[in-house]
Amino acid sequence: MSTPALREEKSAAPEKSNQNPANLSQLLESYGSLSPYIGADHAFYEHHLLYDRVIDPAVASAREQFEAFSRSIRDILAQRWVSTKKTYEQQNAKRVYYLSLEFLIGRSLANNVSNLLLDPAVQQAAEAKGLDWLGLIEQEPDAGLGNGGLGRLAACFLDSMAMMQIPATGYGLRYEYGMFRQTIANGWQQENPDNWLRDGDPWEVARHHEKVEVKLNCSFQLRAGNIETVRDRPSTLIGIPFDRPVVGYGGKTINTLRLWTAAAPDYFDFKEFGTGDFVGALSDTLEAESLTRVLYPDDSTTAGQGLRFLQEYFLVACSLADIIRRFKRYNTDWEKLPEKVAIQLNDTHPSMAVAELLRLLLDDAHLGWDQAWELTKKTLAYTNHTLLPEALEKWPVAWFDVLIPRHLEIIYEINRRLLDEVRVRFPGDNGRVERVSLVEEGERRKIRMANLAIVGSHSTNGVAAVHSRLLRTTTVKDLAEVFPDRFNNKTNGVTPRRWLLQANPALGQEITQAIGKEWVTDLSRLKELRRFAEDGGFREAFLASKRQAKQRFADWLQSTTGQIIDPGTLFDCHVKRIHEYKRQLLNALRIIVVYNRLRSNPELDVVPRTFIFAGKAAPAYRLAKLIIKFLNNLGATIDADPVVKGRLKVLFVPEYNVSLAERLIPASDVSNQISTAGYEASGTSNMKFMMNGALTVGTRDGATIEMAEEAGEENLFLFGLTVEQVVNSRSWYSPYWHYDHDAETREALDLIFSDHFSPDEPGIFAPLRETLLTMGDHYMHLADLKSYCEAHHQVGILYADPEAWAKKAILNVASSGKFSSDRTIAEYASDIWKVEPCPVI
Ligand code: 26V
Repeated sequence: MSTPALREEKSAAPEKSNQNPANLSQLLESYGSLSPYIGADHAFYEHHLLYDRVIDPAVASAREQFEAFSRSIRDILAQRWVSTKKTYEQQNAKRVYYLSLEFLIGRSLANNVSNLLLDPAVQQAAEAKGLDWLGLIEQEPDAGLGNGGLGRLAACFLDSMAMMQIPATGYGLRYEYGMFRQTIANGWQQENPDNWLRDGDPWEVARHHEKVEVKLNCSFQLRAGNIETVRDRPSTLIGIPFDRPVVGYGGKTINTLRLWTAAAPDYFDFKEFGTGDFVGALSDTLEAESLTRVLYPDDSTTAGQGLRFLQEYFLVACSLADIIRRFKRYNTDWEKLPEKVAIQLNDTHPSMAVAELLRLLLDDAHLGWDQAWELTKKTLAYTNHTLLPEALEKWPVAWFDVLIPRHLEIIYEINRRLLDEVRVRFPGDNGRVERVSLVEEGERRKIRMANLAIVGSHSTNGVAAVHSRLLRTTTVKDLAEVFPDRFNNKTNGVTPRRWLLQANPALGQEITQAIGKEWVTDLSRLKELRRFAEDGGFREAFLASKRQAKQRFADWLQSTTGQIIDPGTLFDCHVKRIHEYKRQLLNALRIIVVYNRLRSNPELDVVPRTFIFAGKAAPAYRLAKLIIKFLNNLGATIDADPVVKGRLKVLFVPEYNVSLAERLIPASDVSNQISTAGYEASGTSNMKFMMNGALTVGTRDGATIEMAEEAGEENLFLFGLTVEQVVNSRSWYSPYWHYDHDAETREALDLIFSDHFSPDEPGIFAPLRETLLTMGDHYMHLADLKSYCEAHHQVGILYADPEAWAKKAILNVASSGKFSSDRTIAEYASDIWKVEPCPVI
């Protein structure tokens, strides 16, 4: 399928803007009038309150109003959702299954209304009922079922696939607790449970009759308060699917995100009960339900938790059982499997799918090895999202052995055949045999999940050009030489619906007024904005929309946290997971350099800036948590210093999540994308900032490189070591050289070490000295500090000239078309999945 074909499909979407009443009548035709749902006095909305909740609509709480309202919106899309499913069945269409341990969905109400093109009619209907629309939206908790970029990408992909009418289902886990909620106490991160399902969720539909069984070769029992496994006593888990609608923009296709909940089998083992093994029978239930209790909040290490291993297998087993059951309902010939099914593995997390699919084809379908193996490879494809060695999953052989020994047997057989092939093709190359092996030898033997995913699939892709190249030429070089044709790149993208149309209505409207609204479904159209960079009127409108977004953010911040910031200052943002490689510390050092300059020369003319940080640290990542503490102390120290008051302000906004990103990104003037080159696979917030008119200060890493290619280097502020320079200087790099030779670097560090930022907590930042100096500064902060400061100096100069600033920012927006996830999905669809749109009849 080519992109143009998709464009044709898209042009069939309702033509008029969602402000246009003509569009509304078109919608009412396909969805029926709004009034039965939310319009009239006794609409479904009131019914939901009265009959679902047995409550007088007149006294419903804000939360109850939100629930009933969302249920009414779900009522509106229900029929279309059913016809989408029916169409796929009738057409026996090839489907995409996106398997991911994470879907960082955020809120759904405003998104669904907007994608159904029911904006602003729904808003008006709500207000006619005396409901506060914005308040209603605020009632919805974020569905935070992901850690960061990988999970949010999965959510953007679902949006794009639905808009492009691609038959696609997302498969994930229905965590009872999502990403922990972050609060800050005395500068330190506190983690609080995110009980997002406490009051129920109005979007999901439980499908108990579609439950599946997952068999394990062990049982669990409680002994002295601990859960132990009992070998060779098989047990069964039940997976119950909960479906959520994925509304494609235009409302034509409603795809499904299917999330699994773990449960114990319905039966109670009386035999066991009779023999007095009461705990044994009970512990099945205990263990089963805890399996999908909580999302693992670590995005960087595979700290060896058996529960995570089980979660991964559970997702794979449930999803494949469901996929195969559906395939068999409409097909009889196993050879057709790859013609009907494309399964994308989002990182190695669901990579046990290789062994599981092979097992189903061998043991249940009774195919021979060769046929089963070919079908498995043709059906599966794998995306890698990180080169960080500590994040590459390796699971102990012993765990496979206890829980799923048949899978281990299958993995050994795959490996035997692989190594035989490698020995034939690369005679005498024993090093290669060792490196490509699916088994890492050692005291505790482990399965290399990335190797399993690459060997057992037909496609392996990275998520930005530089990342795909490094993956192929360094991380898994030996395997890439064995299977060169499997490797490809798919540069990430983000959905312009959530990240521009909805998050930034002011800018969205300016763009639509200038070039029409086609950009919403074809972001490449933004290039038509280029000529408006020269248009004084448009520049003014652009700056006004930015100012409006900044004011909105400042108002929200004040009303929710009491913090006051000045929208007249430059908003200089750095928001993402807290990790050493993302170098929040480099940003902090840069701020200290400016702070020192002002302290020694109070007359210095600098553009007033508000530095805004946000992000979560993995609970076990001690240095990342110390970085948060440091940023907070830095903010407090600067606030208390009269010399810099009104000119510098450092803010750490707690609880970074999708909703906060939606507020903050449109309000940003500058986006910091400053990872050590070679470490950020792609980045996706960089794209969101770009399309919202922020200027990027960044290293040549991940997709930032491609952003500069699109916009021209002169329209970004690139600085620092390149990937090659990082690699080549590793062996001799010493942070002390910079400390000794650069006065500003030394003064910044000495100020930290002197407890200037921790007068009441002496010594707490000693670990920063260790990482930045004593331990060798692995992420090369000091090497890049000087050029980073210089880049920001240039930012300050440009900002003083609003016309020139607006011009660059507009050129960035105009060059961001490539970074739509629609483009990314079009590439996956044509190169990897070979899937066509299937319009709903
Ligand atoms: C690793 C682990 C290790 C085991 C425990 C749970 C867990 C959860 C997540 C991860 C890997 C995180 C990888 C990730 O998020 N990569 C990001 O993917 C983005 C989308 O492709 C990309 O833009 C970012 O650059 C990349 O860091």
